[in-house]
Amino acid sequence: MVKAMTESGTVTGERAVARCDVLGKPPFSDENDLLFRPWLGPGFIATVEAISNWMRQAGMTVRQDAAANLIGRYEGSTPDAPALLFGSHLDSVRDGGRYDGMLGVITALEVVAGFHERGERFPFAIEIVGFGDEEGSRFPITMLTTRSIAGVLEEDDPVAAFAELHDVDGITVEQALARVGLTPRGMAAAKRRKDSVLAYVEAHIEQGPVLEAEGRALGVVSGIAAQRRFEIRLHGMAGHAGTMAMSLRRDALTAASEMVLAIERIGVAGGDRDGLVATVGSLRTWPGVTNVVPGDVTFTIDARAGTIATRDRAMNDILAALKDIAERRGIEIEIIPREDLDPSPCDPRLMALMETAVQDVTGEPARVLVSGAGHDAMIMARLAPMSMLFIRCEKGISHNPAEAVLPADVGEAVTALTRFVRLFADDYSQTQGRHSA
Ligand code: HGY
Ligand code: MN
Ligand code: MN
Repeated sequence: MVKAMTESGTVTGERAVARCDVLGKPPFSDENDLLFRPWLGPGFIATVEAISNWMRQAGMTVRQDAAANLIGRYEGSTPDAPALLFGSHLDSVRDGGRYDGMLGVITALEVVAGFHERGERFPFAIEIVGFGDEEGSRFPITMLTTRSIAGVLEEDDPVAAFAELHDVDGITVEQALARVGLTPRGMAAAKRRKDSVLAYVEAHIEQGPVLEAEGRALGVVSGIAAQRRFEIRLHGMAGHAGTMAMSLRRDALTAASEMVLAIERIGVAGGDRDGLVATVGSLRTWPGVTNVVPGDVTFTIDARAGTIATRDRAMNDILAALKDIAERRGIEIEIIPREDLDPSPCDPRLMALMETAVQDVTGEPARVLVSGAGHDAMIMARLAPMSMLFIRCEKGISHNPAEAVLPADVGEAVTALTRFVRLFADDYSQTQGRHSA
C-alpha cells in the first residue's frame, strides 16, 4: 500500500487547507463577512494573482486565457507535449464554503509541487486550470469559461445569448470582460485543441454524506447527474394592500408560493429514485414592499437526476403544474430555459486507474459513487476523457460557510492523485509504445 507519504515526507494536506482558508476571506472574497467570489470580481482577480505565485513556486508557467481562466503548466520531459489537465473552479456561490471548487485546484497544486520538489517529469505536461465561472453565481448562466476551453461555447451559448446578461448591479458580461481587456466574442479563443489534452481530472469535495457515513476519506466518481435550470417570470397585478379586495387580486407571490410547493411535491414524489431533486433557490418579488400586492415575481428551478428520462419526466410535470396554477390565478407566466446538461459518465479507463490509485493509498477497494452536484468535468468531458476524485466533507455540507474538510483526507487525496499520475504515465507509455511498434 502506498502510504500517504512522499519521498520528501508525509503529505499532510495542511498547506492545501490553509491556502483554501486564506482564499476564503478578503481580498479574495468580494464581501467582508461572507465568501462571495464571482467571476471577474475583485476577489477573483486577487485569487488569480495569489494562485499564480504558488504555481510559479511549484515550477509552473502561468497564463490566463481569453475567458480569464487561470492555467498553470508543468512541462513534460519533451517540450510542447500534450497535457494531463487537472482543474476545478475558482468562483464561489454567495455565502459559500472555502473548499467547493478551490480545493480541486489547490490539491492539484500540491501534487505538482511534489513532482517539482523531486524533479520528476513525465512524457506529458501537467496543467492545472482554475475555471472562472462554474457556479453561474454572478450571471444567470453557468460554466461559460469551461465551455470556452472545451470549444463548445458557440454550440451551447451563442455570444448574443450571453453577452448582455447582467449581474445584480446591472453590469453585463460584456462590460465585466471589458474591464479585464476581454470580449464575449474573444472567449472562443480559449478553445483547446483536442490533441493538446490527454485527459481531465478533477478532485472535489463530495458535497454529500456518503463518504463520511462510510468512514472513507476518498471516493471515485462514476458519473455526474443530468441537470436543467429555468428562470420563471410571473406577471400579476400590483395593487394597494389596503384597498385591493382579495377576490380581485392577481397576486404574483401567492401564485409563486403555490408553484414552489408544487415543485417540491413533484420532487418528493420521485421517491429519491434515480437521484431526482428539484429546488427553487432564488425568488425575487416586485416591488417587494409591505403595502403593495406583489405584481411580479421571478424565481429559479434547478432539477437533476441520474438519467435524462427521470429528470425530464419530472420537469414536464413541473411545467404543466406551473401553467395550470398560472391559468387558474390569471397570472402571465414566462418560462426561460437557463441550463440543460446531460448526465456525464466518467471515462472507464481513467476510473480504473483512479480506483487503483485510491486502493493503493487507502488499502481498501475504492467507493464508487454518482455526483448529484454539477462540475466543470461535465463540460470538459466533451473535450477529453474525464475522471473525478471525491474528498470527504463534514456532514456533506456545501454551498454553506460551514463546509469543512480534514487535512489528513486532503493529504490522502494528494497522495492518491500523485499515484494516479504515475499509473497514467505507465498506461500512456504502453499505449504510445503500442502505437510506435
Ligand atoms: O450546482 C452545482 O451542482 C455546482 O455547485 N455548480
Ligand atoms: Mn458549487
Ligand atoms: Mn463545485
